[in-house]
Amino acid sequence: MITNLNIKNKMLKYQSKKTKKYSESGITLIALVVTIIVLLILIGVVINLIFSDHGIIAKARESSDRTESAALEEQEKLSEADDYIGEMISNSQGGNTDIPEGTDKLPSDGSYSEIKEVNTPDIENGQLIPIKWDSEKGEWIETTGDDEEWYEYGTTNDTKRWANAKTEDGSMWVWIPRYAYCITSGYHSSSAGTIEIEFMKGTRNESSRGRTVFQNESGANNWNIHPAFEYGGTVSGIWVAKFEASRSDATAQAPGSSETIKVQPGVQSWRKIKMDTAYTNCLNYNGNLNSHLMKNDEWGAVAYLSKSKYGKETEEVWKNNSSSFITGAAGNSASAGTDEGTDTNYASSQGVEASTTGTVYGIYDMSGGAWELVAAYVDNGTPSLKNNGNSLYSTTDTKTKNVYASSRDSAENNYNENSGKYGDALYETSGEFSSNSGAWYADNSSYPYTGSPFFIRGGSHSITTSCRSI
Ligand SMILES: [Ca+2]
Repeated sequence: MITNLNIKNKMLKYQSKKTKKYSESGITLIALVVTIIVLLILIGVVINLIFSDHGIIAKARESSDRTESAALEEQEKLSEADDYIGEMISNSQGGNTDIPEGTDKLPSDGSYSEIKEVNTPDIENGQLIPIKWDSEKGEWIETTGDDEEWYEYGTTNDTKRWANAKTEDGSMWVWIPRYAYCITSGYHSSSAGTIEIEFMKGTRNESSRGRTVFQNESGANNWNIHPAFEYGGTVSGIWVAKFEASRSDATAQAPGSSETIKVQPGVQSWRKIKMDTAYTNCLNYNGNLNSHLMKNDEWGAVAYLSKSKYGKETEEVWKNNSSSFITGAAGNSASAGTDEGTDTNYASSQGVEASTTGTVYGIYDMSGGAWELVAAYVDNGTPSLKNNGNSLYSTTDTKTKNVYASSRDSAENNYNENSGKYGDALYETSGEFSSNSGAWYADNSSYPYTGSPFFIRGGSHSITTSCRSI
């Protein structure tokens, strides 16, 4: 899970004004919400044998705290009214709890839903198209943001349905709603522990369970609002690439030559890319949606959610063991050797074992495949920072990267010096600084130092120890 290599990332943001109209049973409310949207892109890169590459793309949205919280309060009042009205109707109709027609529709703008108990996926005024899995057809079908069957963040195999969407280019994304977490066992040890999660209400510091006190510091049993939901401001969630990134013209037989990113299953992922290029390409993918190379804490946000009851939880995510680097592929066990029983159909019963949920709705390729570059490095002054990742290293846009202190550069010193970092699935979920099996699920815990200052995540197809990257 912890590895050192080169990574890049990018971000952009823009503001949009939205007008939303709610009407229900005599109540009409207009809320004007100003939001800042962030799209995160995560790309993995492989450089020679050590640096495999992959990409994961993520997007995130930001919302202005004040305006959104005002809107959320209004929405909450509406929800309460909804509950009240629903109850009255239910009573008068003998228990029918369906929401009457003409009442408030489920939003899809990052605001919190009392019904869904998560921040609703922000489809950015239609720039993201909601999709849901049709199990009879065995394919994704388009739906709408107010479709109550679009997603669910539940705890059973039937309800582990994280929201999926696609962008115009066909790339696929998965919504990670803002949450707080608590490592209740296994903190800073090599034994896989447990992580509890409570989803947050919008951009406010209150969880869906009413929790309002947070420690926000590394430590066992601390409740921390996950830091991945800060991107120049608080964001209500992030969209993460569903598969390792590939070139847009990639096929199963060849990686392609296009310089444009696409997130798609069943093709060779984008490898042999410098951190410098990965960071820049991710930023350029979609300026409107603030795309950027995934950061360490964003990787951690996906890993922790996967380890919670809303993800695969106690079952390790199976490894993508395809030596052809086919996106979405799965070996026949969590620790299958290279090409051992590989299934390249991500939707098959074997394939879904390699997603973060154990269902087709999760994120793939976070264990195995190619190593992922992330936008994070130890700031140790090595020439490699500029030579391999100058765009990342030199950017003054600090929200687009995670920088780790390195005043006495060695793997051990860097590890200990950054023991206060939390949410990035590094110090918290490992017991030692340099080991092939020092992290949870016997994952790699080597920390970056000297000439390899960049973090890389997720292991590769050939690593036999499991590599959950958590
Ligand atoms: Ca990978």
